[in-house]
Amino acid sequence: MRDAAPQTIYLKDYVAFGWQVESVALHFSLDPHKTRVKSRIAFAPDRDAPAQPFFLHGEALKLISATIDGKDAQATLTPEGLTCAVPDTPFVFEAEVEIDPANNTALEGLYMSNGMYCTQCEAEGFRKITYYPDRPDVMSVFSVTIDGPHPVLLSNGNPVGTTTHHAEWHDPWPKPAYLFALVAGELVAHTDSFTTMNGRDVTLNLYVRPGDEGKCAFGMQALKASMKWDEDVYGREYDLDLFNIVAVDDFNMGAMENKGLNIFNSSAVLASRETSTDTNFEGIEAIIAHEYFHNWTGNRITCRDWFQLCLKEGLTVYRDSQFTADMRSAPVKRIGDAIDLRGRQFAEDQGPLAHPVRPESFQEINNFYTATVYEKGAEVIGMLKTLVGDDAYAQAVTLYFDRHDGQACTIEDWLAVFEEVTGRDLTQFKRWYSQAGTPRLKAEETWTGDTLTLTFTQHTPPSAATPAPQPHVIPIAVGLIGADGAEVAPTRILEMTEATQSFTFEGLAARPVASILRGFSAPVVLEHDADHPHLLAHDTDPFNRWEAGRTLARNTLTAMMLKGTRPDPAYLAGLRTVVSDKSLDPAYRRLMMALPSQSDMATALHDAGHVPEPDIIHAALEALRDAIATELTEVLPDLYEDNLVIEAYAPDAMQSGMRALGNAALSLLTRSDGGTLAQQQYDAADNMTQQLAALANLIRAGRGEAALNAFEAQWKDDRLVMDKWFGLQVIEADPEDAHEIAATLTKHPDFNWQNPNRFRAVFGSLIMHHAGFHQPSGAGYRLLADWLIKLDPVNPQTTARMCSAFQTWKRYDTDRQALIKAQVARILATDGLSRDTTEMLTRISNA
Ligand code: B3K
Ligand code: ZN
Repeated sequence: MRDAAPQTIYLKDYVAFGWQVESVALHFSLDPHKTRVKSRIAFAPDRDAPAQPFFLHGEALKLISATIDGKDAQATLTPEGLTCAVPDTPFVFEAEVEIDPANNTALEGLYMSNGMYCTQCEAEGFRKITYYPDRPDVMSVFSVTIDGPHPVLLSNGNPVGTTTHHAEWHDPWPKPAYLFALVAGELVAHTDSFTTMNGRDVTLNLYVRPGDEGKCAFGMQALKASMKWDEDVYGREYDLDLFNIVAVDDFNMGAMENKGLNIFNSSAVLASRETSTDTNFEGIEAIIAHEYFHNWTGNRITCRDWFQLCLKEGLTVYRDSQFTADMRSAPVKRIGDAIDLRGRQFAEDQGPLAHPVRPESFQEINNFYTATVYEKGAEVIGMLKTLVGDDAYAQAVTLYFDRHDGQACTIEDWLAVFEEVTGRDLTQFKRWYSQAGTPRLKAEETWTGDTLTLTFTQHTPPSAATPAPQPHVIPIAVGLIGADGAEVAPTRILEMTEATQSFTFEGLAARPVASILRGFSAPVVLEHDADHPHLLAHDTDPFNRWEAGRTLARNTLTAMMLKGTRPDPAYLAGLRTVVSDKSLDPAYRRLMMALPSQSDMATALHDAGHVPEPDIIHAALEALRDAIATELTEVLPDLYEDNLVIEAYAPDAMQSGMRALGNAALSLLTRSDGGTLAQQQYDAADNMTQQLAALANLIRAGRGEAALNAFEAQWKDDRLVMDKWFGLQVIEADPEDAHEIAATLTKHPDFNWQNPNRFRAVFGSLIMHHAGFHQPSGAGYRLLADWLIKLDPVNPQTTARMCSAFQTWKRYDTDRQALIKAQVARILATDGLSRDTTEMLTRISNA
């Protein structure tokens, strides 16, 4: 159990470790309850570091022996680690410890999942394996031997000797302990190979449990595409003879970039037409790319300390977005990223969990793997590239790789290469890393003679993390559209640095319509009273054309809720025109049809100074959907038929876009046909995208029972598909039933609550069901709190992550606030609550 009074760790207190680790040799004798780990670590004093006591991290370890240069180390143990006296010269520390992987339900360190051993060490899990300086700036070369009864015994690097039940591995690349990995199990490999740009052959394996062999081909293709892309676009070549990926069923997040041995949640790698949706395929492609790209941005160049997490995560997310944009559609990817950022990161930035992209303090680092660090961190890289231009970006990144290969770095190192290449001073730009909060950008237009003047005002709301925000450097991409719909000025980047600043466009024949923040050129909230219907019809920037539709949808929903008006006919007509335009990409048309989510509307209302009422938001969205279905009556049958896709299934951008558009049409058609078409699609479906969409529509039409039973009978042995079955019933429930359905599902024999995917299938879906979770009775809050209290001692990381469901409490009415606060207080009062959950809930309740 974690200590009761957790300590806060500060960026400003960073000190180097004090010793270099010259080599590490580990030996594992695997046993479910009594795994023995022997370590031999060669230390040498770091003369540049300040003198300090020798300390090795270690948690939940049973120490068998510890020696220094062969003599008893006379170690003193604490709950956090080990100290002992050491010589002032190089020395060898050796230890033997015993650990209990079978009882490691937290899924951090070495643990067991369905009879297989695997590890998760980022951020601070290695200390649960053996005594070690478990910090990212200590990098070393690892040799690993494993004895175990399993046919497959894996670790990082290259294999250097394997006999039955014994394997030896050597990783030549120095790495921090968080990138260590070990896997042992009854696994089968899907094998392929890749020849690098310099002609080296690399063996690629995707290891899965027997039975899952048929779900590997797509992931393998995605890996090869990622390897090629990183060579072509960033000049980065893979650096070992072997690259292994392993799929595990019990995993706290998506995947982990351990050197040469990526470990994946099976949901993030296994794919087949029958069992995975197109969205799953796209996500898998992106996650495989993300973990692979970490080989350079994260592994070869890592973080000096965990405050620098965005150095590897923001950059790697940025790189995987570029990859997806290249593999699929750039505008569709950009719109998806903006929806995601606004949905998750803006909510975080506006609430009690707000923190800068580079936080300055934490208690539990696992709580900082956030949308701010990852997604806003990626936006910051995108802005930097926009400001310096593509060529300078490429030069700076190349310099970064050359200069810092093999090092543990900081944001300062990253920005320095940009300053050097461009001669720019990035002092002000750096505020994007140090200030929390989403800037609001107000745009006003004046028209005189032949000149349009745009005046911008920026304001970042103060927060506990950043009480007095200063102006940011904001790249504002602007283009101008004429009254006839033609572009009169192409995109120009305005570089805003002041709190208020004006820019002029001269020599214009007539007053144009300004298209501002094209491509979502900065992660800000834009306030601009534009001619949205005109932009929806004509904007030449695909992002802003979509944005115009989204703004109209948000505005009409707001007016429907606050003023009781009818849906805006200009929006409906504009939407019909775009959706019917067959020259446009189906995926793009599908995005046009998607409405803001309920929680997006709650944020919008809150921003506008109103208290969101979840049931009213839900009802307004339903009413708008009815109006859209009516507006599109003539269009929908064709839209459905044209996009059924009968050619051989492929999860590519074109086919996925068509199926998504067809399914959007199906949802609207189901509103009036009682589910007839959905039943037809369900019966005919040969892929999960169409089967699941049909099932969702049958549930919505009130005739889901038979299909749910059929679905369960068909898929009861497939855990990943059953996660969808659990989740969908909650997501598609009527608001007043959602918590009860969730509660009933927890009694299902297959509700294995210790499996994070299954827990999230039910409770993640409940949280996402805005009106369901926020039922006025508070039953949703109580149910979630009951289960978080139950999960915390078993898996603190997953528990803490789900606590963010409560982060928006302040925006609701006083009754709901009281109900949420009571549940937060109840969880906080639990004896022995983990450091992870305590930190999250304390931050949330201190708002
Ligand atoms: N680096 C890991 C995340 C580790 C999370 C630790 N709580 C996966 C990724 O970002 O690629
Ligand atoms: Zn990552």
